[in-house]
Amino acid sequence: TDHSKKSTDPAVQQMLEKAAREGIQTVWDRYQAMRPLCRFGETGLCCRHCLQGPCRINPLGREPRVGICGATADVIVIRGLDRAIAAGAAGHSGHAKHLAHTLKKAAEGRAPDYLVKDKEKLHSVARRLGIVTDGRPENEIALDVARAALADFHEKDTPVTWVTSVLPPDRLEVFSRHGLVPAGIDHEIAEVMHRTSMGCDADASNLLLGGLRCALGDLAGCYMATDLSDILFGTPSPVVTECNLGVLKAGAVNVAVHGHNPVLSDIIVLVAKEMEAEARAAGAQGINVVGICCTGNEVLMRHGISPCTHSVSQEMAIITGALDALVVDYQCIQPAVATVAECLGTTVITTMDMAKITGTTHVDFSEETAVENARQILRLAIESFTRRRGKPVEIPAMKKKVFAGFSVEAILSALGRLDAGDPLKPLIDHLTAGNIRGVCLFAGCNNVKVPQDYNFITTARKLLEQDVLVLASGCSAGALMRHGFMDPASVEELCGGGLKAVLTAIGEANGLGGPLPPVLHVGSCVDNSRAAALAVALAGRLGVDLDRLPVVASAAEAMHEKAVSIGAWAVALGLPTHVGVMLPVSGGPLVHRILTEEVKGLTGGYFILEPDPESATEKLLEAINERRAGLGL
Ligand code: BF8
Ligand code: SF4
Repeated sequence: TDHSKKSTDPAVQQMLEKAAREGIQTVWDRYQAMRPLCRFGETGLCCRHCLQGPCRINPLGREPRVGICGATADVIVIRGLDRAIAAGAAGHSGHAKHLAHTLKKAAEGRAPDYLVKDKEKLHSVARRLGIVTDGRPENEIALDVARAALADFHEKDTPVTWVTSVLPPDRLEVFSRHGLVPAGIDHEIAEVMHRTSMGCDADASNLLLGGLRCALGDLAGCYMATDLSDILFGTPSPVVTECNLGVLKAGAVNVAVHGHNPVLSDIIVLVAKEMEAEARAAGAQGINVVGICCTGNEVLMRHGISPCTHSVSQEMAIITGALDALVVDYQCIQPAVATVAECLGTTVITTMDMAKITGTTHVDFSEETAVENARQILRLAIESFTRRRGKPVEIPAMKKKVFAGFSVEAILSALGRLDAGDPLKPLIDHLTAGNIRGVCLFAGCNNVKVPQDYNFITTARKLLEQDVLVLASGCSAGALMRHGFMDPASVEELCGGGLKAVLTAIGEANGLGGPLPPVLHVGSCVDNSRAAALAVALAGRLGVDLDRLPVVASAAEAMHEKAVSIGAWAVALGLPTHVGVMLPVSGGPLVHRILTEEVKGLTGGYFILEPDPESATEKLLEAINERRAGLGL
């Protein structure tokens, strides 16, 4: 069977063949069973915000044109979008809050398995927040940083510091003017729930402002998660490894960490090394920890752990028959993994109180007993291996080289080899000279509606050829790495002459004997904050606000509410932001116009809603060119 309409990744295609042979249902089968998708939901025209409904508006302009309460199509559509933004913000900031508690417990000596790994980052974050560092013990500083983080969740005398301390004054001025400065992260999420409930805000433009302010709460959550993870687990620097299903090893205890928070996965990686002997005693060739989705990105960036697959193809890791344990925390874990794992003998281990899956094993992971819990988890994996031993597995022999680890610190340090006194200067010079035409951040998920990775690779190919510097995070990074876009050897084939020269010059100045990879992996989805930080640095160096930079963002295969939230803050920061899967807003003509055009008058940014990757690329290039022209380039 031809599986190319489902995924462009040959490893996934091979597993789909196996699934078909063995009668295992996958996400693509469930998608077929769901079609045709509900038109009301697809266009954003249904509302269940009160018990008089559900209401749905006729998408063809016939009756009913308003909800029972009189809410118009536009109001229903934007209320739905705002709630998606709030849900996304809750996910990212919940993850950040978890890290803040971990840092606090570590500083108070209540979580002995965690410590401040990156003192320099601790100091730089503390200084940025206005916390005194001179002559103070590290624990006290860490405690203050953790307290400042937790304080950002509620309303207080000052607005969210993870927004006000990370963005330039010009941008904050724009936000103040339009009432977009978030007062507290949780506060903004709650306010969206309030204002979108029955009988509150019924003005589409005003609802958009509420959504954007909440999205800036999401930015704070992302940025905070990155900062605190770097402090606790180290700031990433370049690493080289391999990815895709071929990184699984038939003879080893294969453990996939899946989900998001390094609070769990970083400890699993460390403890796995310690338990090698135990695994060997059980007849295995050691423990092979691999990553899926964003927690995979976290441990790739910091430890060079191999990512085995991402997002929509997560079931494929299990279908190999070689995965002994799937260890999950929260977010983006398809509940279906429980069923698939049952067929294949994988032990699915949930670890978080707020994210259990019926039919799986739960280990109550807590920071106070992290290493002990990790041992428990890995013992379950070893047991699972002993049951699998000798049974046939099918691991696709497909791997690609990945060169990752591009934190802003790492990028600046690499650039520093060209100009130690002014590391951004080479980047600015190349932008000015046109060797780099602009920058595009690839972000977001795979989505079952798009042949997996197709939009990413189509867009990235064209942008690289046109000398656009490409950064990638989350599952978009996963997609691009599985297709070889993070292997320096593909610079020759993929990059235009200007970009190739720049990547080569930086690579050579750093002793690589060749170029950096075509696409720079900046990390997990919360690490989109790294791209924001880089844009802020560039804007500062150029002396302009963010909305004048030739910088764009693209979530070509977005799936999660978190991706909607990130897209919204990218627009708030002033970036032209492409989404390649229809947002459920087409049923609200005014909302559609606000998002794609009118918001430009507020923030300078706007959404490019374009499912066709070829036209999307054209529009992204146009946006870059327009901005270059605006800067006189
Ligand atoms: O936070 S890209 S599928 S794993 S939501 Fe999820 Fe989407 Fe992947 Fe990461 Ni981000
Ligand atoms: Fe219908 Fe209005 Fe209730 Fe929504 S809030 S379900 S549109 S009556």
